[in-house]
Amino acid sequence: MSARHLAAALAWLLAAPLWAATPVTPVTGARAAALYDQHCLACHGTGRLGGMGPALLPQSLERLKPGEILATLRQGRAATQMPAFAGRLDDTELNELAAWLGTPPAQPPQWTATDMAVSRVQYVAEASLPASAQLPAGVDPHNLFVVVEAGDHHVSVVDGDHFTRLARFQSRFALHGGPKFSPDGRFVYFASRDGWVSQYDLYSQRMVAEIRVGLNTRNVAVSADGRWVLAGNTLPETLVLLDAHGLMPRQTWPVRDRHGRLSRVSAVYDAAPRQSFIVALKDSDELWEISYNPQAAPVYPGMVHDYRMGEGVALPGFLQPRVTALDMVLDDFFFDPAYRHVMAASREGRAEVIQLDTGVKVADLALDGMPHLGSGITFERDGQRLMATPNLKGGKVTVIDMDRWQLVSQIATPGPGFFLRSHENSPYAWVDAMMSPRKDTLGIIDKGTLQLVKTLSVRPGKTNAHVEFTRDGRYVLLSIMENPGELVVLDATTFAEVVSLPMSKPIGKYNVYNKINRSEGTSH
Ligand code: DHE
Repeated sequence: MSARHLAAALAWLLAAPLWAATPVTPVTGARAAALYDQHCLACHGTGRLGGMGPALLPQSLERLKPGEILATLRQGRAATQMPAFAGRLDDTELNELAAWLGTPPAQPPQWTATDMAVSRVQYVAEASLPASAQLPAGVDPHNLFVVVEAGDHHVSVVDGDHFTRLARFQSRFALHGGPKFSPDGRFVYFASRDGWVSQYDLYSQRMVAEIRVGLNTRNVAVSADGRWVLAGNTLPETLVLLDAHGLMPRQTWPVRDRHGRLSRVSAVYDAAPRQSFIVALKDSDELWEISYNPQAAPVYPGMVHDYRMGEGVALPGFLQPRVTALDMVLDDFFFDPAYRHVMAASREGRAEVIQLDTGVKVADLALDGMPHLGSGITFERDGQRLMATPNLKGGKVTVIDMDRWQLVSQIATPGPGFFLRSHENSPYAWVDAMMSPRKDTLGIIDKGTLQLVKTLSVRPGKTNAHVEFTRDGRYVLLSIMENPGELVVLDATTFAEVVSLPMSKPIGKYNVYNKINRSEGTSH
């Protein structure tokens, strides 16, 4: 072993978590693997890569609470095909299997171009789809809502004028990130944490195509010209470009940084005014930009744009990633409406503003705690363009002046929250407190006075989570994120309840019009 490898091994040992040294039930890999083959493989696939059931790799299970793997093995999962194994396996077997599932496989899992191609399913040819929306009379195809129900992995399509459910279909396991729409609002694209990308036709309420682009995926972005879908993966560490019509894979980029290290993707975004995708990375101090403008001048591959070296402007070439070196890992992004600047935050609570053309940092931002920039909104107040973001670790909404990049206000809210939403036609912004003991309380902020003017507990004791406005901003649709849960429609001015639909742990919901028109009160 070379000195470098020895030092690396020592560093790894020293960095190993304390629990690794404390006695736990020994994982007899061979026995657990045999139990897996006998009881789990048929649903969860060879190599734990997933099949009818989700992948069971440590990366797929990392969001479970301690003890949840064992509890699921024992009790099964309600409303799914996962049976209870208590009684079929004894305690030692269950413990060994649970511990083994939490350890990485001996051979790092692979997901090749062939795997991707084989996984692709075309359910219906786009050419055979109806030319216009097949919806009940009076339904506005641009005021539809797509609601993600995480409880039993389904999606509902809801009419935003009459608040009736028009369709409900099974989704892939654990959708994450906002579903993204084609520019005309006809197709909606979903990404599942399990690596699947789906194309669904809202006009005929049919799934068009699906493909598994990786083993662990963060989200997708759709190009403003409707031609491309970009998926960002954490396992393997890749970006996958798909044809938006049928999801044929066109290009895969391994995300290797300028030091040669692979990085997981944190999220991909469509920067419509720039005709490019922007990529946030989880493990590297880099930002990537990939132009989908066929007129973009080519750049030489692997070019790094390092503002600290005083380099000039170099725009990204057509389908060629341009790398901007950052001074730290920044993986949560928010863009100004023209996409000239990105506000970028680190997990440690540091944040800065970077000019996207030059790669130059133009400001440090006073954002403590853990701002959730991805859920930020903008609005105008007294001629000033403001940006507001919730905070996962602090009961506050932070308001920033986007012209001067200065802190305007910290508005105290009922507790740390995930989502903030508003609409051009509403004087209010709505924030949840779902990361706190007051998870049942929404805060309503007056965008004029920047004061919290009301708190609302629509279903006391239950998680009042994500909200989204209707196309005209008159109503708010709220997720009661429980199982069984509800989608509650509220009057956006009087806050009175209008109607409620039963749902299975609804999380996010997405209004076609607000998304394709890039409403300033929602994410894109
Ligand atoms: Fe999300 C969007 C990151 C955990 C529900 N989430 C996003 C986006 C990012 C992100 C970067 C914006 C991309 C987009 O919309 O396409 N989320 C993260 C995390 O890093 C974090 C904290 C931990 C993780 O392991 O992923 C995380 N997210 C969650 C959850 O636990 C939530 C509540 C439930 C879930 O799905 O697992 C959750 N995230 C959402 C939702 C959106 C989202 C509903 C889209 C919001 C919208 O209105 O557009």
